[in-house]
Amino acid sequence: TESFDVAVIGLGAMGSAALYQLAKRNVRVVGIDRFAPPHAHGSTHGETRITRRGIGEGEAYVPLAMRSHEIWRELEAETGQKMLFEVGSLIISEQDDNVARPGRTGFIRRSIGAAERYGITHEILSADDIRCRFPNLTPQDSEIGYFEPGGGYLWPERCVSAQLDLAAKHGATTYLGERVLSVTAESDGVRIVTDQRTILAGQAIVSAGAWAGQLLGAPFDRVLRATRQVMHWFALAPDAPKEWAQSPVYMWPHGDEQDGFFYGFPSTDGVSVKTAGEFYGASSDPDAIDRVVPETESTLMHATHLAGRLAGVTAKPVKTATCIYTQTADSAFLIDRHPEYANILVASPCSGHGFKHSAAIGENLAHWTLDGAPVVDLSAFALGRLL
Ligand code: PYC
Repeated sequence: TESFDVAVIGLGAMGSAALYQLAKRNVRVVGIDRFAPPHAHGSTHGETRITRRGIGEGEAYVPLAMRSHEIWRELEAETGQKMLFEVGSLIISEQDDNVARPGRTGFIRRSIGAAERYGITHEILSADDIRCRFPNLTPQDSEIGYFEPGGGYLWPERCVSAQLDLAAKHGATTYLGERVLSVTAESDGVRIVTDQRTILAGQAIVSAGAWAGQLLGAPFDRVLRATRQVMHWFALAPDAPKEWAQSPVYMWPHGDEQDGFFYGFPSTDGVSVKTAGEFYGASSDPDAIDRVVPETESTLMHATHLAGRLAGVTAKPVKTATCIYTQTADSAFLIDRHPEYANILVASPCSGHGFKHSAAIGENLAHWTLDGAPVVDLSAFALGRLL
């Protein structure tokens, strides 16, 4: 049996951040992942993930986003690698949009409210303003924009690698390609049995994303749903607006259906753009997600969301990738102590909007394990609301 102060199970966005923050504080920490992160099996890949600070999903997230931006910059300085691209973020929506959308009802209004309350630099744009400044985006006259110049995107694989590398430099042990079979709290700590060893840790952080439910059992397996999501890269037309190269990231709720929502990024290669919708239907076994994306899915994505809204984006998919959202009933995060075992913290089911907050969540998990409480108020993400 190997002994550590803290074990981190799952080294995606939250787990790699927690491992780094703990190792930096000289904690004897071990990280375990069933794959070799950064990998494409979970929720932390795809080259680009949106970041912004005026968080319309709820003001409780704002301090996490703000602190994360500071940490990403620190990581860039330490590694010499660029991770955060502040190209601006734009939400386009009917001003009075109140369609019930998971976690994002009244999204533009709430984003503006969060920005005003926290003094986040932003502009409200008319449809004309948007078309003029960003000719690649073509809103309806009745739509408006919430533009945050400091928003943009993160390169998730680099963020995860940087934190794992730095954690190792600070002395963290990592076991990759190793499956955790059981996690049980005992009087002297948490016993973790993997397919290769047994570990006894003073505390454990379970940041296993889509695998958290099956690993922890009740009540987590009841309140978490793993859903298959698809990211699409479409070819740009030869005469596509050149502004695609300088585009802000965008999020675009539209229509009367809960899944009338898509988001996307500037062109990072000059010939294609990445965009995605969100799927709120049936849950999937994370080990049996269908990774094949038939072209009909991309065709439907283009017809439902892109046509008439994005200029110069053809319906020709050049690449697709699947990822997993681990969703709660209200699409908010789940970050809490295990209800029965005080030395197990559960973090990472983030309903698809977690990456931008992950650096600060890792820092807070480190504070929580070491000092008994996080620095940022995480009570909005407690388990009790879901039971
Ligand atoms: O958090 O910005 C976000 C986001 C957009 C789509 C999915 N997540």
